[in-house]
Amino acid sequence: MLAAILGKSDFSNAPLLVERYTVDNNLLSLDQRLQYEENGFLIVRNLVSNEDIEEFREEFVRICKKEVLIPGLMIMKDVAFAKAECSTDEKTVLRIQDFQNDEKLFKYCCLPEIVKYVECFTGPNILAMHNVLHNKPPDTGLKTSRHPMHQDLHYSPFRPADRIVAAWTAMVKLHRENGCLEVLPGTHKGTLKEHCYPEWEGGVNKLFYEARDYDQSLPRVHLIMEKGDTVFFHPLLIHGSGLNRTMQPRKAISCHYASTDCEYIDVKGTSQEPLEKELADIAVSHGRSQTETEDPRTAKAAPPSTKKPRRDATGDTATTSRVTGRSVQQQRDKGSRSKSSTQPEAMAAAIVATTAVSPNACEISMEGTHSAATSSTGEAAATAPLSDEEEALDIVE
Ligand SMILES: O=C(O)CCC(=O)C(=O)O
Repeated sequence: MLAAILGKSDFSNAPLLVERYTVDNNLLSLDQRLQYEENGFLIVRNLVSNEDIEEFREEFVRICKKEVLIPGLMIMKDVAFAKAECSTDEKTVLRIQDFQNDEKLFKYCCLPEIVKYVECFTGPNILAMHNVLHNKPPDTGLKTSRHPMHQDLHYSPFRPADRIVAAWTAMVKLHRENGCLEVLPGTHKGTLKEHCYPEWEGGVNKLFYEARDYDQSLPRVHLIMEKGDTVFFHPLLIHGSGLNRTMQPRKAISCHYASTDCEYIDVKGTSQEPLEKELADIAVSHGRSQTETEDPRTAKAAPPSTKKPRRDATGDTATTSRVTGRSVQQQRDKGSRSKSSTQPEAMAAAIVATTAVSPNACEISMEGTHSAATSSTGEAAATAPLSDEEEALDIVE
């Protein structure tokens, strides 16, 4: 274990304790560790192959054309196109998430070249807990393609935060014109801020919360990335992205990982509680009751645990097999068990909490219908007209 106190003039004249945010496994250079420790993010250039990225892109297009239906997948359109006729044209889709049941896309989360870096932040036992293909469409002029500055931990019930990391890979060249990632270096050392929806005239995309009360004068770094470059970042790092002023969607693919030693927290009474409620409401308005998340079909929807481990360049198979072998489903069971043992009647609520704050995990496996909402007692609920933001969500069973 590396417990050395090191100094590095590039970052600080003060001594720096290296091992808070990174794990000593001999992959990262000292300089890379110091960058992550100090800034809360690390870019690894040219990490994912063109061939893999092309496969992800092709699968995304097939999904948009509805040529494939992936159970549990959530398709979000940019709010500017919520009522557009072309339901999920590639240029209207903002993101797809929860693709753990899509072998072609979930491959990203298991890529050995990604996972070996993830291990530097989470440690060796890894859970792939949230995945997104981001497709920032060309902005319509309403400025809805912006992603407000936020902390990803707002969306996660896992702790400790330091054993969580996002891998985020550019699928095209990213620059300021098409809305590259923007980060506030060093903000991972702070705490989770309150989040709320920004007051934007042209509308705000569903679930695009903004961090409140952060220091607006902090230097903002635009991450210019080539296709295949990957940034790993801490869940407390404040980040977002700007307008896409080009004519092409700006694509990236990401997965959030946590150590399997992370625990679920009860978000009741925390700044995350309103989000939990909002997500539970989405679940209901999209036609699946909260308790139905226990449906055996959900279990079937978990990433296959029998997948053969892949080898990375060093011939190490262990890390990847741990990612594919430890499904989100198992983690959900862990969370439910621990809560239900003390509060048996809260079993369903515990599962909803899991679903709600981590919209990503396998827990959501909902019908994409907007017309037949069902209450948790199984009765048909009144169907309220959907807002533009609700309209922009599509969840596939
Ligand atoms: O894709 C983007 O522009 C931003 C993505 C992001 O910030 C996130 O998913 O947390």
